[in-house]
Amino acid sequence: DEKNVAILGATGAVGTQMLQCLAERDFPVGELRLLASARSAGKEVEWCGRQIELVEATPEAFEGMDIVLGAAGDDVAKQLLPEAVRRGATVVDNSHAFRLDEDVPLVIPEINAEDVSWNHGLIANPNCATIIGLVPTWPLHKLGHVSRMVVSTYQAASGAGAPGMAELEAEICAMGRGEKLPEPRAFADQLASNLIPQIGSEKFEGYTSEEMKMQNEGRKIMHEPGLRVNCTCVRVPVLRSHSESITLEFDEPVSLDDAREALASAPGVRLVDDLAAENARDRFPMPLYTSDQDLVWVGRVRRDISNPDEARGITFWCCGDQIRKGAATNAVQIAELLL
Ligand code: 11C
Repeated sequence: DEKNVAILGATGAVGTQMLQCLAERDFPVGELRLLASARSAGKEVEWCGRQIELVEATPEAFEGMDIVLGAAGDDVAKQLLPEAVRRGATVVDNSHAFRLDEDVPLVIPEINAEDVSWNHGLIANPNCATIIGLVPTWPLHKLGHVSRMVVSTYQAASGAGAPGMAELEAEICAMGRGEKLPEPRAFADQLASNLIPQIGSEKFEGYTSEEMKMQNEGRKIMHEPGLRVNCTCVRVPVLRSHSESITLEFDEPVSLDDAREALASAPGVRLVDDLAAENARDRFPMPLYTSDQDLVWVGRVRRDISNPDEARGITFWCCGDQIRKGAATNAVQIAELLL
């Protein structure tokens, strides 16, 4: 049963990846409509042997669509996606605009696929750092019930879209040639050879909007309104996989063996955890190797030796492709639940 599918923001990093995911996962696409800014309208894109002309994103452009994948920014999403719902489409939106709305499910299919069933035409895709952190947290939560998380993120340039990646590449090239670096535009400062400990704007008591997403989105996805999260988000000079260091505090004791077993068998997770392995890439996940695939890789699983009750604390490291599982793949997985 084929569905007419539209992508809002089809030319960006996430929109382009959505197109690839639809093809790779053999999504039953009837008509495919690619919506972009007036500037891009009229250009052609090839998809699975079809030549598709980009159409300007207007309310009327959603006419006749069954599923709309949103890959635009908050403002465009707020303005246009309710128009798609009004015209009968079910929307899966990757922006931040609707995530915390009470009548909008916020879904990571490995965790709360069942929430799709109560949608009112719009389902939200969580923030990339939230998805990559929660996919491996969930199987451990089921073992011992997580009450508190301490997270540090190492977020790739791709989180700022194609312009973010282009900026980092240009900086690295200029450095290699000994040339003057271009003025930063996508980021607050030079990213190459640097770390920027602010993603988003200040939101709550010195924490940024990106940092608060981990707690606020996490509470909704895991159905745990009392979950407490202390998160520090840092932009790092990596192209497209986000990495995270996560410490979990449990209500119930969790053994390391059980934690490793749960991670090894969890959907969407690959365990790479062997400090004795000969090659570094077999010892732990690294963003270089987790890009352009859909699993969240987990390693460095160990006790939290700072927790007075060591049986209740586990620390691990994880990496996942921000554009794929952190955005496009998760959205297409949600669309699959609608079929
Ligand atoms: C980043 N996570 O890495 C951000 C980008 O809420 O969807 C996505 C922001 C969001 O910069």
